[in-house]
Amino acid sequence: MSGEMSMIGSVILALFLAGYLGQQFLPPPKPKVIGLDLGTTFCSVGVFQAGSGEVQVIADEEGRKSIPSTVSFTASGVLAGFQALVLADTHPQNTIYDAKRFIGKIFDPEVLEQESARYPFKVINNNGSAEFLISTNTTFTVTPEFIGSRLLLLMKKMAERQLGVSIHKAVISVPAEFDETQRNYTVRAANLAGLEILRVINEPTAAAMAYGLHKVDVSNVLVVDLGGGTLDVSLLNKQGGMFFTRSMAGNNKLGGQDFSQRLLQYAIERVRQEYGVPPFLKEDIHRLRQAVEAAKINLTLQDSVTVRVPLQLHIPDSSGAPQESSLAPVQFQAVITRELFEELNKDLFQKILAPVETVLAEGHLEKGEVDEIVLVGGSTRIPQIRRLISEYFGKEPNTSVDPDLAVVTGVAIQAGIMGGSWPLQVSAIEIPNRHLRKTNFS
Ligand SMILES: *[C@@H]1O[C@H](CO)[C@@H](O)[C@H](O)[C@H]1NC(C)=O
Ligand SMILES: *[C@@H]1O[C@H](CO)[C@@H](O)[C@H](O)[C@H]1NC(C)=O
Ligand SMILES: *[C@@H]1O[C@H](CO)[C@@H](O)[C@H](O)[C@H]1NC(C)=O
Ligand SMILES: *[C@@H]1O[C@H](CO)[C@@H](O)[C@H](O)[C@H]1NC(C)=O
Ligand SMILES: CC(=O)N[C@H]1CO[C@H](CO)[C@@H](O)[C@@H]1O
Repeated sequence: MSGEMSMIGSVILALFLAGYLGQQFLPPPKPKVIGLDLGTTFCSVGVFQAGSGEVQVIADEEGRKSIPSTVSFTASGVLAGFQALVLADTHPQNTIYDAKRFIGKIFDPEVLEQESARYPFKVINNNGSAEFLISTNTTFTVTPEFIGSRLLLLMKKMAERQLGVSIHKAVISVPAEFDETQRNYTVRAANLAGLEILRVINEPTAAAMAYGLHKVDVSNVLVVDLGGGTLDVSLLNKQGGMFFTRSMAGNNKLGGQDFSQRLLQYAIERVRQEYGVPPFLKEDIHRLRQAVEAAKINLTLQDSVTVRVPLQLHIPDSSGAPQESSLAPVQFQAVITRELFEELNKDLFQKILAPVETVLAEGHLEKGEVDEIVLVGGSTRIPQIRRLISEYFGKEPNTSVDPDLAVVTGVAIQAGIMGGSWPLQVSAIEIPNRHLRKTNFS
């Protein structure tokens, strides 16, 4: 009897040991749930690696992690990401971007008309919903969620290629201001790409999670997201591991493009002063735009940048009359200092504080009560913007995570939680706040 007992005991012990050793020496399970950030201008995908306890943001074959949210239609098929972006110049009517601005929204006819005027492609009104008109060898319309699905399919394939397993489940982020319909259409885009969405989380919450703020003792987190064209500020409140959006405000006409535009205006003015005429050719203006865009990025680390662009100008003759018939090649050159860049954009940078003050006022919070400040979006790399925010709060913002990848990093952490590879089983990390309205400055 006691022999039997001890044998059962040994079997149990052996099984236990085998399980223990297995856990120690078997490779950790592959992630089964991916985290998706479907942004207005860029999208990205990440996974939580249970083995290392770290998020891996997945890169394409060329090592790029931020993929343009662009989809292009040709007679032979549909392209997404960088492959679509290269067609933006040659096939502007069939190359769709910014689709997220239209997803799941019902527009007034006049508003939709104004919106479409901003794009080189045709946006048509289907009973209040936006659709895009495509003309290749046939003419047809596509919905914003179809555009989203092609981008998410690309994200899915990038993840499958990297992980070597097929993926069917995901967590996705959306702007905090998205209503239920916009969320549903985002989920539909994922479904069209063959992905089941286990959870939809707000972008600011994801950014806070990227900094591990769901695990530490903080109550009030302010998230500033300054991208290419929009500013979003959210005040989050955390109670017992759950995030709740207290207030939000923003400016949907303020972002990196505006700062580049100021530099472009400056460069055009310099050309006019130097040669008596502004740049004339569309390609020249395009090249100038690209050069000042590169200069802006370099000014994050360097104090000054020299911009050199070859131009073709109608240079005036000795009588001062522009030579309409002949274009003279010139090599335009200008030194742009960081100080000049800050001066040119002073009023725009100052506009960032208005929505910050609004979220504090609407959230009934003093600025001293904000525990952590999280910066998201490429434009928050600009040193003067960081300085403005840290001076306003009298403390340093959290900036250690790449501001372009903070959202996808947080979504991937949530995907890890949903996939069960997180040691601590947290089931819900966000409480929806249905009654919240966003204040917009612009
Ligand atoms: C359009 O062109 C593609 C590729 O050239 C071809 O496969 C397709 O059948 C064409 N469709 C129509 C309707 O002509
Ligand atoms: C257009 O929308 C209205 C209200 O949302 C609906 O009643 C109507 O059936 C729709 N019409 C079409 C053609 O879809
Ligand atoms: C969104 O989807 C959910 C689940 O499918 C559904 O219950 C809800 O009615 C939808 N809401 C809207 C506004 O479409
Ligand atoms: C920006 O920096 C990169 C690398 O640091 C350099 O190759 C490039 O020429 C710089 N551009 C300008 C406009 O200074
Ligand atoms: C500079 C700064 O504020 N860093 C904070 C970022 O967030 C972590 C929490 O994960 C804090 O511990 C840091 O102090």
